[in-house]
Amino acid sequence: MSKSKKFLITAALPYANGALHFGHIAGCYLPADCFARFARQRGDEVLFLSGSDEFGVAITLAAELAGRTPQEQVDHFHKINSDLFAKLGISFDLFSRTTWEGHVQTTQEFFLDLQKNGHIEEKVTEQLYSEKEQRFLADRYVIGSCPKCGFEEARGDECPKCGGNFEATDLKNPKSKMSNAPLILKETKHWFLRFDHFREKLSHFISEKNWKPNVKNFALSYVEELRERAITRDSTWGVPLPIEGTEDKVFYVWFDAPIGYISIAREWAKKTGKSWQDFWCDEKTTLVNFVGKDNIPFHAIFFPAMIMGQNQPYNLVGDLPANEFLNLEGKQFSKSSGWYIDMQEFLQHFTADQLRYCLAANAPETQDSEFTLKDFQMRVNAELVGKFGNFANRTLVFVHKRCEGKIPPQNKLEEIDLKFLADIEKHSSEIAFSYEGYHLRKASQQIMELAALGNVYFDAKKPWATAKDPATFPDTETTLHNCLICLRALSEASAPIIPEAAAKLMKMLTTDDVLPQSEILFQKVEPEQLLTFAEKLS
Ligand code: B3M
Ligand code: ZN
Repeated sequence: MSKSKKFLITAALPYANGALHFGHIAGCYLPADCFARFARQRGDEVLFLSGSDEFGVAITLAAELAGRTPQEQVDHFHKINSDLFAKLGISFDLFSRTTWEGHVQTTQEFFLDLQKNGHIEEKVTEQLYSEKEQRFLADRYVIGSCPKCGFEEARGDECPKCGGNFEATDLKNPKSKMSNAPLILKETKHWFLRFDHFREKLSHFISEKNWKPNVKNFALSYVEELRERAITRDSTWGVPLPIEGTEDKVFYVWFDAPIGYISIAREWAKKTGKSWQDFWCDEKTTLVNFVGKDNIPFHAIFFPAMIMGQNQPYNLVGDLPANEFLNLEGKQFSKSSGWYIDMQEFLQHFTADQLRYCLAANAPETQDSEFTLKDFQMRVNAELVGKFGNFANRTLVFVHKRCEGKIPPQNKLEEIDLKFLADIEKHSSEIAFSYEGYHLRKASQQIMELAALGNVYFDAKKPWATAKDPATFPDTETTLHNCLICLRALSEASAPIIPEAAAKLMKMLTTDDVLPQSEILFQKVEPEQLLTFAEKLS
């Protein structure tokens, strides 16, 4: 195993304007958590951070639509999402929020450095203004046709169809999302970041990365188009500018949000008395940003450029495991059209481990994937219960029945035993290799293969038959001893994905004398339990 390493792991800061769904978990938070758990388990130093992204027009817009103030909106969803993460066992060292006061200072420092270094330009530009609403409308308040692909319902800052990012003023036929009123152009002053200054440095930086080909190619093609972009908005909900007379302006949310990874580390340091620089400013640390594919440009390009242009020795992104999307029963998750499963409710009926396993097994790593209730039932019943749970149960029941709960000795090893032990080793290192490469799907599959190997070995060795004859009883002991080795390997290998069951199993395997009574590791999913969810999706 490689020597211990240091990782700063981040999971995209979720907007505090809606409850997270399975897709966010499968694509970003679960992979990040499994990697963090895996790295900690092998002895690496890990700092795992995230937090609510609480500024920006997505929030003010949603708040307005919900009849709340922006603060009420973010308080509401920060709580909901924090609770969800806790229930799912996402092991953040800190899950904070960008409205944390220290975030303003860090963001303003970035801006002032970038300004000092000649990367900021101040310009009076024409922005979209609603005469009806008497205000400038920033990106998400605006809808119109995409300048790149023509999609008619593009948002002011990006196109959900082609993934293009642009300025709201690039949209064709812009209209107010709130009132549908047409918009006019009106002059206003804004601050622009000259992203074009970083083109060369960025393409060099990205071309050396060992990222997934789609992530890398997407990023590289983006760099070529880089130009200046406004980093301020006409709004009062956001990080204020460190400039007098700009009270009606704030930073664009995508300027401040990634800086949140730094300010949240500072907050963590303040809370724990540990050093945040040890993770952010030590080049021995690998920064791993887990994101969904729609966030690639910001993590591969814009934020690295911001770091390159300021004066602190912050690490640039090392790995960027960006996942595709998870669909629900063949369609995109959509709360507004009722096509979703309420995760809070789901977790009242099922355990976090059951859901985590199913999402890991279907992680959208190389292409969009799917969550279906039928698959969930199959994964839990056939795999967790049928393979993993069954192997643990039959081994432990036998050890209690035949060996008085004591770990039996390993007697003479025959070829079949040696092969089994070698297979356990081989699988364990292959599983570790999968985690290391962020391949959760593969890791979950390999875990089940290991459990299946255990069952096959148990069946082949027939300990129930050998136990009947004192002459062959030593072989029963060897069989059970080896099965316990396999269970220990399974517990370790599965802990990143199903931490509760793995810990429970490890407890059942740990003793200095008699093993504790064995318990059932996984409950079956009964068809009736799925009915309420199935009805909503029909
Ligand atoms: N809040 C977008 C999203 O939730 C954004 C991520 C910020 S990461 C710095 O998809
Ligand atoms: Zn488009």
